[in-house]
Amino acid sequence: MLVTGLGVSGFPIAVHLAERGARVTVIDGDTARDESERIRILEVFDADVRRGPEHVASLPEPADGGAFDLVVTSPGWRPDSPVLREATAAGIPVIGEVELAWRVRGANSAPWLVVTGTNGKTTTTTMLASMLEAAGLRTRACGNIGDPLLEAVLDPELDVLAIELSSFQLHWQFSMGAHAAAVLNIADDHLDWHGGPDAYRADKGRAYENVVRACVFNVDDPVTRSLVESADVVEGARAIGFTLGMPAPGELGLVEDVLVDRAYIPQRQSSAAELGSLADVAAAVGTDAPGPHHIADALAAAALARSVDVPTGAVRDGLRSHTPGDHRSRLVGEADGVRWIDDSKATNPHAAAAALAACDSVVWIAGGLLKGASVDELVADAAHRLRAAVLIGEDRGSLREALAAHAPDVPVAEVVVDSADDRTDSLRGAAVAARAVELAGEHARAGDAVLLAPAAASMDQFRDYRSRGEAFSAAVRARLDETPTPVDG
Ligand code: UMA
Repeated sequence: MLVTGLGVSGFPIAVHLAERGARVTVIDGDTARDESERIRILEVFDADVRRGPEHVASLPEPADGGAFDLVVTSPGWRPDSPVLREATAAGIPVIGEVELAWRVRGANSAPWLVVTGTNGKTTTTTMLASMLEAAGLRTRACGNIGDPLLEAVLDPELDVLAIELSSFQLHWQFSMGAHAAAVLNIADDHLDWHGGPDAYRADKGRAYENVVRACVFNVDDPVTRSLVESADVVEGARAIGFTLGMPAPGELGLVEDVLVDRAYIPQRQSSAAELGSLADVAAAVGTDAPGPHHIADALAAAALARSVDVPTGAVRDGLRSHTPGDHRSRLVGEADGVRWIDDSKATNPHAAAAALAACDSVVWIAGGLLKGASVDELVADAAHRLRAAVLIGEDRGSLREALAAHAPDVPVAEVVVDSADDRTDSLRGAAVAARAVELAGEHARAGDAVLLAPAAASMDQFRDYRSRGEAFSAAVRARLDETPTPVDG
């Protein structure tokens, strides 16, 4: 069997297959990262690990000749990469970690509660796990979140799984039947990987296939409803909506500042059950005033939790005990009336729009890899909030053009990195962040927010969005530590 990728996903896949007695070959195009520990473990299982660009330029052969009978791929590998294209053409089945996990899970394995969508996946998944825990269920937040799904499905101690899935992961799964699944929202993202918006949406919609109890959709995002309508589900599965407005029967929603359930209660035609308040959502995300996207995430999490009969009180308790994740609208520091905010998790225009909407006047740090997405609408909608923009990364030209077209009066500064810069990722990233913070500081005035909400992926200049957020936060803290505090008198 061939495993493509020796990262967070590929390593446990390779170990699992080897433990089950398969002859495993692992390939990875990267040689820069120190993977000696993973390689040492795989060699114990006689796995054949091949690293370097020459091993991913075409479909390899097993060391003992013949052909591979299965390819299990990591999510970052595009379907049109040479290895996967050639494997498909040769009739070799290609699956991903989700399909493998579904096939190897035990007969009594825990039900799957699946969260996907363009934005809010991680917050919704961790809120869901928190609600399940508050109900006394043993659970784990896993999948795209970084905790491998394969390990979670084989853990006999768990009652239910809270699974975040990306469109990449859904693309390579074919037989999953979740207990309940939610598609939170759909905006263009990862178009380069999928080849276009329709293919991206279709892969998101696969979360609903074979669902047993509840397909949770966003009433305020018609695309998610249409994905439910075109899915083949198990007889008796229900479509359950969530909305920021007053909910109809069959939906969860808001009545003034109260989150309510009109879907899972028997008297839903005439009444609603209280799930919590906006203050509970605020506590869950660590802000004073939760944004609309936070409320939607909480309602979607509640809709999934209620599908496994979590009581209403546990929804509220789960929100109150939820810890917000790093790099999502996190205040790094404040000085001279300027708030410095890290939303490195805003890896696409839709997420950046939500982050910008929470600030009245903002120096915006943006850019990286846009993955084929357009930024025109984002810039046009945010133009009136912008004090200045600081652009980083490979695709900053698209942002520059959008700013010139839709916000011509907004000053734009750019962080230019010499293409011959061969420093390690972390040193180069630190330099980019330090320069961006310096340029942003030149424009910020009291009352402004300096917001890192890149609208783009990070991998051109940083290892991942976490490293980008950490580099930004470190640069901000260094700046604030150096800023002399005025002394009275
Ligand atoms: N590689 C190649 N050639 C390629 C692509 C990758 O050789 O064409 C190699 C890389 O060098 C790497 C390995 O393959 O060593 C695996 O790469 P990967 O990109 O699949 O990353 P993993 O470390 O396996 O992490 C993946 C997810 N990464 C992506 O989807 C890009 C992680 O999501 C996820 O947490 C992890 O599996 C566990 O499920 C990250 C992500 O950015 C957080 N996800 C995207 C998002 O949320 O928007 C979808």
